[in-house]
Amino acid sequence: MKLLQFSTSHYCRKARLALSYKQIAYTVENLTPGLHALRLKPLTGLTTLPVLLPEQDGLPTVIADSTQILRFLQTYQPHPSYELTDPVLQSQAEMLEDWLDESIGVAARFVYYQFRSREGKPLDPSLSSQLVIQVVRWQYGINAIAVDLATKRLDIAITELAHRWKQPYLVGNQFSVADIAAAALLSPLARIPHYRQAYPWLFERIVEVHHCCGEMLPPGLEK
Ligand SMILES: N[C@@H](CCC(=O)N[C@@H](CS)C(=O)NCC(=O)O)C(=O)O
Repeated sequence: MKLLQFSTSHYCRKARLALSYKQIAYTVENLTPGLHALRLKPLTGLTTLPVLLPEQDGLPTVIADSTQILRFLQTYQPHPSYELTDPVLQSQAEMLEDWLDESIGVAARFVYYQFRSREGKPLDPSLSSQLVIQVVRWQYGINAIAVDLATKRLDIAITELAHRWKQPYLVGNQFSVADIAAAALLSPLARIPHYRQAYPWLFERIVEVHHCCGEMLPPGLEK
């Protein structure tokens, strides 16, 4: 299998966590932001990563979107499973995954790129890095008002997760797509001191999920 990705994307991290959890061998192709659309449009009709190419007879040739990739991997290799045995709980896990994908992953991107262009500039002040950050800010319309709204959305999300992640897993007593999505999509916050100081438990959980999957820790959490 081949994963088309941006190496720094938190949505691509979600796909890598699932591949590692299922111990599926895969290669990666890192695409260049800006040029990625030329490769992706003819393949998927979309411009977003991750995209999985199963590269095996009898399987779909291309799977776009992290959620679809996780669904595919669960049917391709059911064990170890991240599907809850209780269908009601599985549906809750899928709803949480969708909320994390559509709302919280986007909010984390806004807050992260705002940080990297301001207080977090010293993390990589190089012209090339700052240029990429400015292009991303322009591409997604990241401005002070949008960042303020994203910050509020993240506060609500973290409060909700605080209740659920008191137990080892976000839903029920099994590892699920919700744990994978939360660990990946909130991982950019690990670079931001305010979140590290305010929510140490969140980063402990993110590290645990990475250990559980056997995936390398995100920047800011490496030992
Ligand atoms: N819902 C999608 C979101 C993926 C996404 O937003 N990917 C970003 C990278 S973090 C991307 O590819 N952006 C490039 C673009 O929109 O052209 C998923 O879960 O796969």
